[in-house]
Amino acid sequence: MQEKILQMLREKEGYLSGEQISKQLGVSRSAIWKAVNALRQEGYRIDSSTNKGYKLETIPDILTAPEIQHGLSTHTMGKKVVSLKEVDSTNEEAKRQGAKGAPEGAVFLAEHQTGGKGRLGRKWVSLPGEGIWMSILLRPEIPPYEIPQITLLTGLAVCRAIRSVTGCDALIKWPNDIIIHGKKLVGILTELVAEADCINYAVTGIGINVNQKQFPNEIAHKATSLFLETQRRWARAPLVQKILESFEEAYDSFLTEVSFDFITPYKELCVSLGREVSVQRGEQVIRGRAADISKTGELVVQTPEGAFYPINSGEVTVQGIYGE
Ligand code: BT5
Repeated sequence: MQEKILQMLREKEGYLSGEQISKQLGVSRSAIWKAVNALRQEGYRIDSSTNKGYKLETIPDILTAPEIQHGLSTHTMGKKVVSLKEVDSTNEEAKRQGAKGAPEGAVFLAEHQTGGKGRLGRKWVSLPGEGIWMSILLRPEIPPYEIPQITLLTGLAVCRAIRSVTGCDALIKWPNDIIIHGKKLVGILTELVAEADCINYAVTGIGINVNQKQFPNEIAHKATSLFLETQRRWARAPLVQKILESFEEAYDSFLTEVSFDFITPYKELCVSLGREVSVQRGEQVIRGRAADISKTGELVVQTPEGAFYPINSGEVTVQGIYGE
């Protein structure tokens, strides 16, 4: 009922009378009062006046299902939204729910991750309230070796969404960090639950620094946020919506056409290309120039001797951009 009242208040420009709500939803005036108070507790500012009724004045910056689904134009992504105050990691939560049969496109968000994860066991700093910590559950019918494409595609979709909502010059550091002015704005972690030749499900986790004014010392030199780049706060729900829309479009066309068309726009936004890089591959370090990205998403490194190495995993340090 709370969601229905919120929807009615959103649609009404001025005041909505208690009587009208009561008639339409078939509930008592005191039940309405309780629901309105519960919405206020969540941060919605709702004015009430004895003669006129209720009026929605401001919407809080929260990442709940109603805020994300309101006006969302996707058909699959975000049709189920699980919004938590605190969790170990949204990727872990998505995997737990994936094992219990949660559908493709289910989105898991948390205000605070107590065990936010990066790749290779690294830590992702995910303090409460200022970032977007989200994971999307996917059930693609593709062989496991094609998963790196989904990782790249997520990077492209998130980068496009950030550019379109904020106008920032966000770029992609291969494979899927998103950076602005050489600092890291977004990290993406794709995980796979698969058998030898088929994927049970995949989880793509996206961490975006949105309204942080500062970072802990350990990452202050390499991290940035939208606030630090633009000197203004950003509402997070519209950004999540745009990411889901942009991701769905890229994901659908990748699955239906099994096409690698996204590589061309990806390359246009990829800051790694043309730069000097070094790649840690096991014990070996390959140094050279990032010459290209192959059709299947590998970074092609050209050594000074003229040899070409396609890199599909491993740690890549790009000169001029933060390293690990
Ligand atoms: C990543 O790993 O960049 C992937 C991060 C994915 C985070 C999301 S949040 C939602 C979902 N749930 C999770 O538990 N994870 C995903 P990697 O490339 O390994 O980079 C990790 C490194 O980035 C760390 O070692 C730090 O140096 C740096 N770092 C940590 N927190 C950061 C932050 N908030 N902003 C920028 N850099 C950060």
